[in-house]
Amino acid sequence: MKRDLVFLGTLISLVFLSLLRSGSPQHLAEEACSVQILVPGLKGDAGEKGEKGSPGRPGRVGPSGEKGEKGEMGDVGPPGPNGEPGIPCECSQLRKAIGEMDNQVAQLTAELKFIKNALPSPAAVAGVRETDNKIYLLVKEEKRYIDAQLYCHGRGGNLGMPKDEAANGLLASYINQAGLTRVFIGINDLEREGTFVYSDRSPMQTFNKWRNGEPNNAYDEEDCVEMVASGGWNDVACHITMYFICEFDKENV
Ligand code: GN1
Ligand code: CA
Ligand code: CA
Repeated sequence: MKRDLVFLGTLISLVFLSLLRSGSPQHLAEEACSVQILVPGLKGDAGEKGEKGSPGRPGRVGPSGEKGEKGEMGDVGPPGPNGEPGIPCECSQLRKAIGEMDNQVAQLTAELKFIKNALPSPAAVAGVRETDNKIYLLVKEEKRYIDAQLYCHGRGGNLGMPKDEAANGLLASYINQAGLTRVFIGINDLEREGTFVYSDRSPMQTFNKWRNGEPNNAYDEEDCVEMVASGGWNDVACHITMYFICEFDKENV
């Protein structure tokens, strides 16, 4: 609107100016003095350059960039501080346990040496037989009853003492498999004639395997007992010599 008015004003000025120029200079001066018309002047010169404006507001945050490549491994860091003191080591207990094991090994070595060397000779041993709690050893060395018993005692055992059918059957088969006919077993009536006891001094129970007619104390001198191949028992003189069977409790071996 303002711009239209300025334009209109300019147009009117030009009409007047053209009218004035077409007349004489005298007329121009007279009329200029008598007619006072205000019109806008010519456009001025450009002003001086303004001062630099204040910085604009920060732009919006841009989209996140692409993931960078993995960097190279860094240098080794400095050592960390010392840790808290630990629980005292139980080395002394371990040493004690190792010492005990050493003792056990020494003991086992000694027992193995006994098994290998203390027995008369491999030929004198017809293997062993065992049950859950006993080991039986047939010794093929002819000895009197008392010496046979000493032999077994010396090794922590006794002459074989069959106290039930199973044990008696085991000893009988042991004798047969060794091809023998008789062996001393651990029964005698040395202390009291006619009263038979096992060689560990335990009394005879109801179980027995006397052969028919035995014990007969033949020649009034039979106080020791043999087992024959059938498994039957017979009282015989203690001074005769024969092979024998030892028995060992497993818990004592
Ligand atoms: C044997 O030696 P003889 O046969 O009389 C045995 C006895 C038996 C008997 C049974 C050393 O005596 O113990 O009771 O047979 N004596 C010997 O007939 O074996
Ligand atoms: Ca007798
Ligand atoms: Ca007899």
